[in-house]
Amino acid sequence: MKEKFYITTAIAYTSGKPHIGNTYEAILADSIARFKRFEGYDVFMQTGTDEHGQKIEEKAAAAGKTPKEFVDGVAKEIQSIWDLVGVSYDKFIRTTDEYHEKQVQKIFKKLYEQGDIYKGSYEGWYCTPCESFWTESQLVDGKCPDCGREVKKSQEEAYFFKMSKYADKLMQYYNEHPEFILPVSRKNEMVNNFLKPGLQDLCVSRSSFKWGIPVDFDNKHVVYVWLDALTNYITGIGYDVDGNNDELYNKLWPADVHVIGKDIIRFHTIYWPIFLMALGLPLPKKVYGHGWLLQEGGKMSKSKGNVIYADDLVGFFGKDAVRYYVLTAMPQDNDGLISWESVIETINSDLANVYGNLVSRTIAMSNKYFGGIVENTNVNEPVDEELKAVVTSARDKVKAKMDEYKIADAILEIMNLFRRANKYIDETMPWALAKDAEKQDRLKTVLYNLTESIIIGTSLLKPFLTDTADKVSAMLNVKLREYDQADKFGLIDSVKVTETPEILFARLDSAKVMEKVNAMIEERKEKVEVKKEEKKDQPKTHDHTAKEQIDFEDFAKVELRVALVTACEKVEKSKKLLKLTVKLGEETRTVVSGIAGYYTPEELIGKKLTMVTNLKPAKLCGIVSEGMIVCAEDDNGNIAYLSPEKDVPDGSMVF
Ligand code: ME8
Repeated sequence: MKEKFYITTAIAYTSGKPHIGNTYEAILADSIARFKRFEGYDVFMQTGTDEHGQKIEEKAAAAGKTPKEFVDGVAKEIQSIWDLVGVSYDKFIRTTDEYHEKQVQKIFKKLYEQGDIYKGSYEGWYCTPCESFWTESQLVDGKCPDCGREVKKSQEEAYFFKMSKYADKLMQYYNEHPEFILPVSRKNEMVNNFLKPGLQDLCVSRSSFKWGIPVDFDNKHVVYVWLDALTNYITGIGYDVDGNNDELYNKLWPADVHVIGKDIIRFHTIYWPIFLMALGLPLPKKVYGHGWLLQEGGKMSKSKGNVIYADDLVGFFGKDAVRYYVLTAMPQDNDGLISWESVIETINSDLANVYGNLVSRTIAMSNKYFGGIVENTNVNEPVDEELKAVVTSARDKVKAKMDEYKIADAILEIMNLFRRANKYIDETMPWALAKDAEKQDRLKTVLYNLTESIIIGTSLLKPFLTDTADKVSAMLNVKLREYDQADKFGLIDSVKVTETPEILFARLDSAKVMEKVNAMIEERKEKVEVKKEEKKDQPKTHDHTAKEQIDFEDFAKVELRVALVTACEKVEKSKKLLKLTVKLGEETRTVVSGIAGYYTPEELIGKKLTMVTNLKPAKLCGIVSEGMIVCAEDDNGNIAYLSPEKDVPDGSMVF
């Protein structure tokens, strides 16, 4: 029977579209899962979304949606991005899944009933983005010690988990399982910064917001989002608090590895093991806290329009190139960098020049010299042995790196195989052999050796570059090797390769690609600006509250006049704004007005409207607006402009 391997990713917050950093983690875990499948394990991969909490509640409100509508949208988007980059998950769990919610409630109750959770009161500082309480002494310069952002003073009646009760047991587990935390440096950090100073009891409920799983026996409270989220690893595979576990859970738990980012190692190596101990369950075998993929040249920011998203990268370069870049850009225990330029460079240097070139040259030569037929004529020379040694030792080298979760190094071993094969072409000089009638069999052997090398390297590469590997296999008309044959040279029988090889990775002209990328970034930036300006514009026209009384002098300060619309057009890239040209007697002015949702330009041209003419000019979407059209607005936000009842000359004063 195959040995099981249960691998999970962190579940992503549904607070917005994930950037390439979050997506990297899914690709990383996927490539580990795929390699394990290749090795013959019975792999189960779980990923999903973390959908509760105050931050999400606030984001949903800002988007004018209910939290559930909001998270439904984002969860769908996350899943489609994971699909786009080829994440081969077996289960996508959402923390709003009914089964999960029920189990979390039961877990909370069990822990309460057995005395691990108790009710108390908390006074401290709350960091909304991290959803964490801090004591005064834990703050760093008055800010959240985790993320450095502002904290709010708050007091709550809350439930607490007795963390300290399990601290010694956890330390013992660390000592007995030195492989538990990867990289090892993180273990020391957990011990020295958290366990040694003494674990504080953890606040595991919230009552200041609603969007969470209610504590079923005290529904003023919702379960702390981390207690909710962490349990996904067991509820997703059918854990049941009452003991009616699904077969899948019995087979899979404990997890073989939780793949997570470095920022959430504490939650996974302190809180999570302690929750599991309290539930009497075995602990995961390993927690791998990878580094972060960071943007070269500064932080990704939505307002700068420079956030790098996986779907954009895939749109420009294709799925496998993106997978290759992120996997090779990340050292195991450090951060990695990404920029559009470096992605292009890597595609050109590794994928086009080394791999693509090797495949296309080999196929082209087989076609040119032997009508596409590849066969072994066994005319060997010493240089062949050097090639074969590199090729046949690659599988075990790759496996060794994968066992250590050194993915970039594993891929480097495969690239070394391809580099060696390219060198073999230079050494054997097939074009020279082709000219010599007596060297035809030697030439056949050379091309056979190259084809074998490509197929073995490609078989090893398949967990990382999934589609490319299949393409190469189809072009060579050779099946990819199974794991136990991926270290054996010379298994191909005579084959006929394709006459029309596809270019796997075209060389990219960096300047040309960057022109397109920059245009996309500019467009994004403008969109963000337009949105901001539309927002800025809104309160002025949509304040329906009753105003306090004013003197006539105050009213007289406002200059209102009749304006004739002589021209009108939509403001490009804005859904709400119209640009009007109006005549006020002798004077002509430009006005930008947020009424595009109610009037077409044609409906306004030739109309006389009322306008505030002494407002200070304001820039909207890059256009200076020299006044404001006066409108009536009902409670549903429907808008009507105000026109004089009889015809009066434009420019007439309104009192
Ligand atoms: O932390 N590079 O969700 P999340 C690499 N919901 N990895 C990154 C990254 C970057 N630039 N930015 C974030 C959460 N990540 C919780 C997890 S698990 C029970 C709950 C990683 O959407 C981050 O470290 O903020 C985390 O592992 C994952 O992306 C999801 O982050």
